[in-house]
Amino acid sequence: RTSLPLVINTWPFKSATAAAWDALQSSGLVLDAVEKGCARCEIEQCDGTVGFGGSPDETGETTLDALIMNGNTMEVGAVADLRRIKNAIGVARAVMERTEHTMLVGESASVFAENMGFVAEDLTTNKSLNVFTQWLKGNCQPNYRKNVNPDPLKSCGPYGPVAMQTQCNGVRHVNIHSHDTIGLIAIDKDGHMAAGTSTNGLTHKVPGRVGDSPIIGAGAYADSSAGAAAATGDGDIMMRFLPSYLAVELMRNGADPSVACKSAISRIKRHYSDFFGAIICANTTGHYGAACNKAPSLTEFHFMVQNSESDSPVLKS
Ligand code: SD4
Repeated sequence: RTSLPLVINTWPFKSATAAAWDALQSSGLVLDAVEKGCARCEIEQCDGTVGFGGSPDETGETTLDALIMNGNTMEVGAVADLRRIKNAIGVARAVMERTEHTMLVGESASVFAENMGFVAEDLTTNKSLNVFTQWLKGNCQPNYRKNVNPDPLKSCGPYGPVAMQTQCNGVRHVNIHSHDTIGLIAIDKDGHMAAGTSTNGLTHKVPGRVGDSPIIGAGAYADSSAGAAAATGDGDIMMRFLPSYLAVELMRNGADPSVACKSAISRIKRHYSDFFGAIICANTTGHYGAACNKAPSLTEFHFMVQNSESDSPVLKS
């Protein structure tokens, strides 16, 4: 039994589900659904971890990562370390549709976006500035550098090599409060699939850091002949295992979506038993599944679903 069309997204970002569903109803295009759903979170700053004004890096700047993938044509557009442009998923789609490339990064991605008519503006807000200044006052703890020591007198950096690691350095502080991402899958009634992600990454990241979200097969993957998947969590760890690609390939080989999700998570757990992360996936008939790692900071993972059997987005866990 098929329950297509389907929209499914990470976390309880209900308005994103609704926006994607509405886009699917009006244009019938799964790419519109993914773009509009992710864009809704960019505008609403879902959880402070998507869009502007969240996750300031070590210099206080917010930078964005996004990805969109067409599961019919296997075209992809991605942006990473995007600066000063709020609509990262829109820029990702422009990379896909207005260039022969797959991914643009950093300052050059922003220049491309401006050329395409996206408005350049400061992504800093009072809130992100406050998070940043509190972090400085706390002498840069937590931070994501290893084998370095911030100079306590200078409060934050310059960082330099030290013989001994301080207790906190190198300890990962990723948790449900410090970051999450919208990952969204849309499938139309004919089984056409698209998937995408949008995030502002990780609070206090080293400038230039790119997470899993814009990496194809890590943050998301879609192949209309097999299935689609999207991931959220500790991107530095998760991207090493391409969990979205793995889940899709497992579904291609006949795995049920829930089993595919669990297997993708288990693969990561073999090496990082308490990593923080989750994945959603759906197959060609619109059956879906999700799995998370029961890390200390994530005991339950919530996601949203809307399909032909529901009048409005439904929260699942
Ligand atoms: C990242 N995966 O940049 C993103 C953030 C996230 O749940 O998904 N957090 O690592």
